[in-house]
Amino acid sequence: MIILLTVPVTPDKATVRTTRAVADRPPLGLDMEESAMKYFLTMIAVLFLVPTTVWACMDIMMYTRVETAYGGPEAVTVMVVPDGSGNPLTEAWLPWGSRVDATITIFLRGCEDEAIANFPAEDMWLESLDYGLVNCWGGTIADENTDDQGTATWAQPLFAGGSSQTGCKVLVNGMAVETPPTLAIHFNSPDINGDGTVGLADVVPFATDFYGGYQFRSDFHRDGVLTLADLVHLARAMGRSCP
Ligand SMILES: [Ca+2]
Ligand SMILES: [Ca+2]
Repeated sequence: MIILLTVPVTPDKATVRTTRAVADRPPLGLDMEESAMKYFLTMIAVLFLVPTTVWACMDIMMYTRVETAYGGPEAVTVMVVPDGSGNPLTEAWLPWGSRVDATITIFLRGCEDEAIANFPAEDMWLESLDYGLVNCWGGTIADENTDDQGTATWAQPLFAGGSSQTGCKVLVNGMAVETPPTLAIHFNSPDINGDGTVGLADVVPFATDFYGGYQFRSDFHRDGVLTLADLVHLARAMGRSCP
């Protein structure tokens, strides 16, 4: 004979709480949707609330500008040599052979239009728009770090070769200053082929220009004609190279 005993089971309080908690939960799918919504709202907050200054700081060019000492309408020309023995920007040429100061000054500003002092010179450099100006390594950086007013200049001779008549721009950490977008400064060099050395490879194109017709690239003594004055610059620079 089998006797079945039925024992009433009363759940303890902890079990009741757990059971109710599970019962109160939304289905798993709704839980994931809620999490996704919270994540989405958090990202919105991050994008629009937290980084207001960060976004602004991504464009430090907003208030940064450059200017040249010469404010006339003509483009000026700077004769450069790879070893830095070319003309300083303070002695640029006007198209008819007059000297003029073409010193470039940068006014480096931050997100709130504040001056950025002691910014490294090596992080600010010049490039021609067509890259015809061929820089030696670090050859076109600013003369010095920015001062307390956030200014720095390019007045000393550059270390470069090649030639360009497209104008140049100032770059800060690789970003071009857009105010103004182009500086009307042209360059030429006895290093005509831009290989970093003034040598026989440059004599051939110079001779071609000298006897065959005017070319800006060989007009080192910039006056619109090729004469012995230009040949003198080539002779003086012969053998000079990037440091
Ligand atoms: Ca060369
Ligand atoms: Ca000339």
